[in-house]
Amino acid sequence: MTTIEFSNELKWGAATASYQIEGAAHEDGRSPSIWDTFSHTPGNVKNGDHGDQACNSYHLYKEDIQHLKELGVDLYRFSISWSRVMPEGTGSLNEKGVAYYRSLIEELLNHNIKPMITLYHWDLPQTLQDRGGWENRATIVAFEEYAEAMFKEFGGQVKSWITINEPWCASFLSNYLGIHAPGKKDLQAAVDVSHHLLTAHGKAVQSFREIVPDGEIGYAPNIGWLEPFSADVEDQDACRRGMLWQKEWFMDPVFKGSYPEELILLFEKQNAFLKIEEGDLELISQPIDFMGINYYTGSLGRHQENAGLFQVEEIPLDYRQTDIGWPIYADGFYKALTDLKETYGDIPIYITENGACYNHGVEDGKVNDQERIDYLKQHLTSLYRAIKAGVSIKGYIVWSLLDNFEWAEGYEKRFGIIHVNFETFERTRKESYYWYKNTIEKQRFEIT
Ligand code: IFM
Repeated sequence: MTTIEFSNELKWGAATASYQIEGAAHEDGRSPSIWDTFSHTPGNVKNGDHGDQACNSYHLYKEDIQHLKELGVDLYRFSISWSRVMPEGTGSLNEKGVAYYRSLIEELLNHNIKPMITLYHWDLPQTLQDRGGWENRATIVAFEEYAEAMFKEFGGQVKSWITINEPWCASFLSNYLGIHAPGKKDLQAAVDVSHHLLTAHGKAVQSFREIVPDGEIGYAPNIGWLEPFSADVEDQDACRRGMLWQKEWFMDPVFKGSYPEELILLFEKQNAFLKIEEGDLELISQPIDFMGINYYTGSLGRHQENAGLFQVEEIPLDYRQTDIGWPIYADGFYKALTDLKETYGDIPIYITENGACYNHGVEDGKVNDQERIDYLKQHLTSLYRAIKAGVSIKGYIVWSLLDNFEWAEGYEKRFGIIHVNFETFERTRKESYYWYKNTIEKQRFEIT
């Protein structure tokens, strides 16, 4: 038996996002976001699911916070629904929407749980999409206005902020691969969106320094780990291109003030051009206080002529997969974290998301999700190794507190450590909840 023990400095948390859990889509002045439109368009989301009710957390947030309290977490990462607090996308605030988040924050603070707010977890107000969405630079200005308003409303109480969640998903998955809202398949649009998201991040960081000088701010890119299938140069190159797309495209501008040239050229060959205006890169590369990392999966990459833009075929080899079909590669987590330190230096990191999809149901009042516990153990062991290797890890935040609306996969795919019955909204704590609680309490766990 081996014990993995963490220091008291590591902060523990759980995460959710507004559209995935809140529901109350038509209540108290909220206007539609791109995800309301997308999910209500037939064919976009499995089983025609949508977030109208989701977990009903808008009404049940006190119960959810009670679960967080008993879990013993230091912090709760949640996101604000832009269209709930600012229904027009810009301009006046919706007092009822603001009041909801104020109550949520107060309830968290009353229970000694630190709120960590994500400003943008993909639910752009539809009214902004109607004016071009993230393809239009005006949305950068709108985001700055929204961010400033939120810093002013909540910055007195909330000191940890994330600008953008998973910019790769919000740009390429949504605008090039067409899988997420707004569902476009246009490389130029995706390249524009990626740059505008990062510029919006920079604008928000700039305002944050003025309004919340005693707070910390970062962003939360997702990375998967891709390593070459063989020593073959073609496989090595294919992997490098795949990683450039996920990692360097979204991190070089922030930490080095430039985009990777190889990718700019590759996009240009497809007639998609990176359009940078004066001052953008300075904004984007302003110092931030931490990097958020969302890690779930890794694969081997092999060169394959017909495998998309980057000609990299992902081969899971014999890695086991979670119920969403993502290979489990915990060692890739260690490799990704140590690689980040080598590439960008000693930047403090929060693991802003890590977790697994397993779709167990409730049996005799229990949810026995041993596979999720195994996944968490393996990834926390990799995290521990990364800490030992000198990576500065501030915190670990599990995805997710609750089973929720898993975007294009609807409600079938469950990532929660708490089971949600989507008809009654009843919550049932899974075995992984109890395992995580015990780990937080003792700051350690055993592996056999
Ligand atoms: O549910 C999502 C979350 O919204 C963003 N990161 C990945 C999770 C699992 O797909």
